Amino acid sequence: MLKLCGFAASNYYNKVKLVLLEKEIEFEEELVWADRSPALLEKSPLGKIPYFEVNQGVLCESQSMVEYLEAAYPEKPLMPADPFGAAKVRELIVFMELHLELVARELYPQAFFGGTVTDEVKTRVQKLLKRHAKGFAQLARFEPFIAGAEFTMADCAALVHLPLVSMASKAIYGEDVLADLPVRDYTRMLGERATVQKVNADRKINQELMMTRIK
Ligand SMILES: N[C@@H](CCC(=O)N[C@@H](CS)C(=O)NCC(=O)O)C(=O)O
Repeated sequence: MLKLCGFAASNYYNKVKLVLLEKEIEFEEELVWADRSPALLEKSPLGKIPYFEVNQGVLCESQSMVEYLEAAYPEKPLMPADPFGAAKVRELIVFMELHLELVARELYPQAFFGGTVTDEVKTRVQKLLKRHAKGFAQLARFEPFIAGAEFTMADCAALVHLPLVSMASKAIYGEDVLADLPVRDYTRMLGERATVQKVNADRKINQELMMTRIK
């Protein structure tokens, strides 16, 4: 049995979970906090979640995990069959994760966890986010899905990452760097899927638990 390890408040965890649900793959979940414990570091070298435990071993990095699922469970594909279409889906995922989410992540301590971020960081991140959001607008389709007419793996990433980028930038700068994009309508449309409702419901429960740990 495939085991998804991590916690459901995490966007990367939920990206993988949504792929599992959409592909109707049976899986178990194990609650693992990113606590940098020796036990965690043995499985995930940087102490990050999510990771999988499968018969062959342990696998971390959410994109490797979903690529594994796509190859091992080809039924209900979440990647276009044509190589260019598939590459465009991957392009969007890399763009959202490397150029938007990872950049905005520097704001999370203040935006979400009651910490502070220096003015230097705020200025640097704002500059990058503005430029990267413009680039993203050039690639994202919203027709109605992020890569075009079909629901793909890129939607599993977009659903979990884009709202965080919006919320973090709004909290820190008073303006949403993705305001020119139809992210709200898009997430509302995806919210009609039972799989997304399950991910969101579990996320809310885990977020409450996480806040009690932080306090
Ligand atoms: N590139 C990683 C990112 C995963 C990641 O950043 N996970 C966060 C939770 S959302 C984490 O484990 N953070 C703990 C840490 O960095 O120590 C992936 O795609 O799986």
